[in-house]
Amino acid sequence: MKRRRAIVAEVSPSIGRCELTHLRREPIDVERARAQHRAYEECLRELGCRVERLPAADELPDSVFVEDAAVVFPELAVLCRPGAASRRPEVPRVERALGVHRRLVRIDEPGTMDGGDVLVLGRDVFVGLSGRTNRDGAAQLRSLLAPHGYRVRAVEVDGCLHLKSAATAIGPRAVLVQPEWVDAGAFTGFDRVEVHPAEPFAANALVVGGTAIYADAHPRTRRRLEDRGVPVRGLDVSELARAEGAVTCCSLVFES
Ligand code: CIR
Repeated sequence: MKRRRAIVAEVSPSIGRCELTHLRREPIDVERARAQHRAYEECLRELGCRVERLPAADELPDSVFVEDAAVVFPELAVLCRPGAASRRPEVPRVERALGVHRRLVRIDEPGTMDGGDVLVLGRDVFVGLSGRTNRDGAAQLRSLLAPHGYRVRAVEVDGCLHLKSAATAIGPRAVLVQPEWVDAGAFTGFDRVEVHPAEPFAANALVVGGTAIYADAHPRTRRRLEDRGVPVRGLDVSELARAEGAVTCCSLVFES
């Protein structure tokens, strides 16, 4: 029988040395980050996931953000080649965890791609061209998915780290968008909810079984989601946000 699964990774004791692109470095309270991450994990369980947790890795500061190492489709999983060289050693352990569940393919040099740049809406796949994902990576993803009937479209991302900082799925044909960082016209034909202008970082929601796991930091956008009928489970993920991470980044959710 198929069941919903989530792969997560414990917060690294060295998360304070994480990659940062658009944020100023601030101290991260590792114990607090761990407590927030445990609450996130618990939320995944309550939404029906069997959670597999990879251990904390001192030498991999950003390894809690497992989303960037792979993208899981029903037919296969694509192992990423992260744009930041410091994050490439994160891939093998995610590869081991996923190998049990999926046939694995990979993005190769000179391609780069972070999972945070890949937004999947059914058979439509949007791949962000960002500081982390290049055109070659996007083209490789297109070739890997074409035999399975996916339409892969590359979209420019400007002003944020990843496509999923600017747009995430909130339903099978619906997206939450920050139009300052991605052209909302890319999602013509989909229902669109825009973030509240006072909450620039609010476009990242993780929908599991119809409920959105969502950061408490964005109450005004949360109201917009609820007004559209999306049930929301709020979480304090403030310490993970200091590492430039959000809710989608911390898990790989799939059926197996
Ligand atoms: C990085 O810069 O790679 C990490 N500090 C944050 C990654 C967040 N991941 C994501 O949005 N998918």
